[in-house]
Amino acid sequence: MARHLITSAIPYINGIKHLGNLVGSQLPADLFARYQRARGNEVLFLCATDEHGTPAELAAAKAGQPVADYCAEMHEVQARIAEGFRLSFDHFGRSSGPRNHALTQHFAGRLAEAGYIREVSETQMFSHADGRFLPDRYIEGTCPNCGFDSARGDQCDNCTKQLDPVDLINPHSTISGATDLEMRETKHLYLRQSAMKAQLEEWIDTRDGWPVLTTSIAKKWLNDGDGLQDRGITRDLDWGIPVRKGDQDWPGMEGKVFYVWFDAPIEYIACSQEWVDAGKGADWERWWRTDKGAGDVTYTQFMGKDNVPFHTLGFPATILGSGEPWKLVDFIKSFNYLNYEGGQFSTSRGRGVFMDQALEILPADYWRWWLLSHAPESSDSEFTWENFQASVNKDLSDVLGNFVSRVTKFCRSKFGEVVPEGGSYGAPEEALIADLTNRLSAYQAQMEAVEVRKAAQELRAIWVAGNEYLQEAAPWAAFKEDPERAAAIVRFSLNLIPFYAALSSPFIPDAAEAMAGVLPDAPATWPEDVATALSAVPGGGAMVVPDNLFRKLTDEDVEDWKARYAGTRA
Ligand code: B3M
Ligand code: ZN
Repeated sequence: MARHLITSAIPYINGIKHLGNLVGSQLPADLFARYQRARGNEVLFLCATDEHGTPAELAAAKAGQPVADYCAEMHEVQARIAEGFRLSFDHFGRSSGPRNHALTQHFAGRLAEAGYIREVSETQMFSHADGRFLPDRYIEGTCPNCGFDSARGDQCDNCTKQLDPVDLINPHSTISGATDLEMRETKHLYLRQSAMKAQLEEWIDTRDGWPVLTTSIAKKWLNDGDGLQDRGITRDLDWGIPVRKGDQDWPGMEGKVFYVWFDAPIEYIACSQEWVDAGKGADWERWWRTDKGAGDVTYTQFMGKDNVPFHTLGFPATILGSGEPWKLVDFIKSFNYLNYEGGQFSTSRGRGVFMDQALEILPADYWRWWLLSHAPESSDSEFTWENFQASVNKDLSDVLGNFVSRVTKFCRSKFGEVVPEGGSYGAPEEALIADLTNRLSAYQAQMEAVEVRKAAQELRAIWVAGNEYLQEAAPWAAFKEDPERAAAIVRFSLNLIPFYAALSSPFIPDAAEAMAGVLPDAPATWPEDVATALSAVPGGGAMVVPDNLFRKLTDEDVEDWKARYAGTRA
């Protein structure tokens, strides 16, 4: 039995994610986790909310809530939506929890001891009225370029020019409105990634079969301009993990917190500790410490392409620099972007479909199927309502749903609610078994390689093959002349349903469960051998006609939804 550690990039706490976020990390990670479990392997699948940083503070302020309360509430909201999408995390943790505090401070201490941290003096805007240094986004003023009067300290939203807070005319604090700001000296910690460049490069060069998207982004950052840059890992914020060296104070760093991107990946490890604390597991070290049994773990990470630099360089630098035997990632699966109806999904403008809205209009399986079968792997991809309607109606309703409904209803009308006896399998059944044997191994190979679209194509082809078999074998015609032959065709077709249930379960878990209920006596395991699987339930076994698996999406549905999600979400 293989052991798979699987993590999805942890979504920011500051709002509900859209379908583009979902397909870039959590959903394909879930697909892989479900597949590995179905194959009988041991899986630890982790995700969490990413709760620190300026965006969390800003969102809480906008909601008029203390940031800790806001995060606690939004975590519950995201957890409920994740359940709605059937994301099968073994634990959904929180980066603001005590475990991540301790572990982040531990790593910082180890890195400091190893000489991988340096202190840098910088000048930064200090607000007397607020009694704190202000992050760039907390300062607004008039844009020196276009005259726009609410340009932010990092960028002007009107003319898009990148700015420094000192460039702004009449700057003020967005927290208090105060204008008595002064540039003051402040100290920050930098992680000396440049000192680890050779080590990181060697590690990346020796990774086997990583997606081009992943390695090309890593290489670009390693070799851009002057090469890998050191990275500031502290911030002047209230909300975050206090800067400490392990459990010791860090002189000069009072009142500062670690940068959100320093602590967020460490949450992958802390999350496994939370999983143990929650009583769901006994031992986290055998997943993470190569000196404590994690040597045989395969670790796969899932993320959007914008997160690749932090996972190929930043987090590995933290791990390698610690000098401790932590498990490094084995395979990084990254995704391009999903666009929405000729433009981008936009959280700020409410353009596109967000996870909560999606579940209000259709069950999870519809979305899971479309998103995974159109995953933005080799390039960006685009969601359009027409395409969604066509895929759902064709793949799910006409091919899979129709197959299940025809076979079960025909069986009930001619043989009753029981697997029919009599007759035997012949050449058409053998041909399908041979075809499905090839397709099953192709499907497994694509799933092992995390080729999401290709796996979906193969699964669709497996459904189509059954449909074509049924069409040609035509038990309704055979029944008139040779009822025994018709019984054999129906028995064979019925046995295809639990076979489809097992194979489809990583993509469409709810429909898979409904399909598995058709022959309650069928084994609920992965079909290791097609011929065996397709004669698993002999004549006489119980047969239950399920409700329709999928409904067809009408033109009216699509018109309505298109108008609703064009962009005005509050
Ligand atoms: N929260 C960014 C994102 O949601 C960030 C990922 C952290 S992974 C450690 O895309
Ligand atoms: Zn401007």
